[in-house]
Amino acid sequence: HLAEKDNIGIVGLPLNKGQPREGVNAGPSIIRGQGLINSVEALGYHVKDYGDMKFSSLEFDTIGSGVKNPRTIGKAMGEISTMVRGVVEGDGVCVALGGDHSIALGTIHGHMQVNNNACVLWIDAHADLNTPKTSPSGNFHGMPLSFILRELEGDVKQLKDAYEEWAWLKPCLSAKDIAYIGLRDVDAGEQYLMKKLGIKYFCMYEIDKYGISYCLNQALKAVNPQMDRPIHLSYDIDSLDPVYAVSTGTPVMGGLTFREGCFIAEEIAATNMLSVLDMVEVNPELTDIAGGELTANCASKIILSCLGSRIV
Ligand code: Z70
Ligand code: MN
Ligand code: MN
Ligand code: MN
Repeated sequence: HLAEKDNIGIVGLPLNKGQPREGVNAGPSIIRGQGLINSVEALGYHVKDYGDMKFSSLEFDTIGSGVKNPRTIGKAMGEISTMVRGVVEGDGVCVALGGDHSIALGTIHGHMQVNNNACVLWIDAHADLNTPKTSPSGNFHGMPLSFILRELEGDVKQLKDAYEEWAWLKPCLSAKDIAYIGLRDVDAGEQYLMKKLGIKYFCMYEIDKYGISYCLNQALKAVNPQMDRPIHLSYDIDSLDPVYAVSTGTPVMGGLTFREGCFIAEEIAATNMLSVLDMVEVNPELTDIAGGELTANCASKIILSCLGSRIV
């Protein structure tokens, strides 16, 4: 974890097959283009840059058990898991640049092979908890959590058993070890699962009512009461309001302000328990150049805040 202030591994995961839009695969390069590596080094870390992974698109991969590109995604997730496992083992802290939010299945899985008591904070407009059966879209970026949760193992079994590319997957996270912040677009099936599994959540309603500081504090208390567990922070840039994160695949109005987004990151840095950070869904090809740069700049500043960058 971050307390030692030594190594940080950074890896780009330019995956776009978990959703229908081109361009989210350019996320790593536009975030890097904000001067990310130099800025992380300026905070005093030794950065090991693993570059960007390359994912193959499998032939004849269309739709299986209601999931689009099931074999391509299964293979990529297995490769991401192995990569992130190695980075966490080698460097202690891993920053993963997406790509669409599918990648979090691979990063959480890989992370938990090293730190099996990690907890997850999911910052997002969406819950990304659909199973292949409840998904209204078939897009895997709306499903990664159902594949990592022990409680939903039976719900994803049909797809997992159908393709050898999924053989590596072992559900390794419990519902009590996740908390959501920023939700405002949750499908009916996800609402049902969140309540059935008792997942802690702070939607935009709760943030408006109680404030971001209280909500984040309660979320951390729920998943990490002794503050002795490594934190996996999975940060979807669409948690921010579209006035800031304008260039993302599914903007939803009524989101976090830029400062609320940074505040979450600053508080996580203060725990000294950040172990893996995902920054996902920056898609610079959906707006003009300025919109892409603004969105990537938000992502870069939030990453730096997670790593301890302070205003003063
Ligand atoms: C919807 C689905 C989603 C991100 C959209 C949307 C999911 N719940 N996630 N954008 N980042 O298709 O499952
Ligand atoms: Mn170390
Ligand atoms: Mn998401
Ligand atoms: Mn989202």
